[in-house]
Amino acid sequence: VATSESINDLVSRLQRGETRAVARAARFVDDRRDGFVDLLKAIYPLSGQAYVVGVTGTPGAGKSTLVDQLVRALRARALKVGVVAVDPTSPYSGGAILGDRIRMQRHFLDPGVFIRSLATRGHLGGVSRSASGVIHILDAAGFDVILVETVGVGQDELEVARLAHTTLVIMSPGMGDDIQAIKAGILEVADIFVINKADRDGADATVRDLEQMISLDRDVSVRGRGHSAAATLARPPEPELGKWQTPIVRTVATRGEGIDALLEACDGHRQFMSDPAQGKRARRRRIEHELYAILSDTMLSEMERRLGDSLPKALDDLERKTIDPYSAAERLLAGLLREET
Ligand SMILES: Nc1nc2c(ncn2[C@@H]2O[C@H](COP(=O)(O)OP(=O)(O)OP(=O)(O)O)[C@@H](O)[C@H]2O)c(=O)[nH]1
Ligand SMILES: [Mg+2]
Repeated sequence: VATSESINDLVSRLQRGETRAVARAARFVDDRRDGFVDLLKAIYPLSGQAYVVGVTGTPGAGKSTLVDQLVRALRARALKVGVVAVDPTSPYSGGAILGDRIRMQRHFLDPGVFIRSLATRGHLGGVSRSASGVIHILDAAGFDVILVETVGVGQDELEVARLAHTTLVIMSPGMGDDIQAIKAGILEVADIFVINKADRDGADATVRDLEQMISLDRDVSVRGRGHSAAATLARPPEPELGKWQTPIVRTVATRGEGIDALLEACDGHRQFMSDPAQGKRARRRRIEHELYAILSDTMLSEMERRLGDSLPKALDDLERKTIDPYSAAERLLAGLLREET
């Protein structure tokens, strides 16, 4: 349990960039120990300087290898780098984490690098909340760049991607069908596409598929504009802002090829977002997503706590078919609201 004194102590050690304080705070937040919200409240005002890069994409595309290379290149620029890896809940995660550990080992003795894996346990929104907490911790501790690796393109991963200033979507050749399958959320979150394993056959075809997808998306959004009277009436028109042209960068992470070009693309995106209007809109979106994640996470855990026994009881009733799930949900909610007043 954290007292306000111990929190203050931890925060000042954190501000001095003490690695052990960073590790302690990150563990505190990921484990959700008593008082972790107070810790995050104290840290939040100290954050806001770091450049956060989300790294997501299909399993096995080479994200961790690429992150390792990015760490190396950023260290060569004398930047402090934090890495937050969101582990998959899949049964294979044990192996994946072990692989990441071995790969990252060469950075372990470097005080300018901090690596932390988070577990994707808990309910919806929980991942984003842990990730955003650890991002703020690293930010407050003076890390210049924070790389956040998530596996896959599910809802949780997209939520985490939305916390980043720049999001890289990593794919490898020969995943044409995957591109179709994942495209739903991906165009929206991708600021830069990376075709890794460019040493393999099929890289050109994957780049072509992607280019086509990007241009189709652009056509749709251009045509869509101004045609919907309802949308125009419903909300004040957003100022016409230039649209970022999502670049496609080829890399061979295992050989460190294309890393400089990738960092250049990141710089380009950062530059683009430094326009005051762009920056303001992006910031608004980020804080909106963060608030939603924290709010839904807080509400769910509060709801579970307060429902207590009535939840299993409702399940019993449902099993006996003495009630339907809609009425059960209404009744549970009504119970919570009554308790409130
Ligand atoms: N040929 C080739 N193999 C690569 C390249 N980059 C990574 N790999 C290999 O691809 C495999 C997966 O790499 P990871 O970096 O673990 O991929 P990941 O996307 O982090 O994987 P998950 O986190 O499990 O989704 C490893 O065996 C890497 O050595 C590349 O550019 N070319
Ligand atoms: Mg990985």
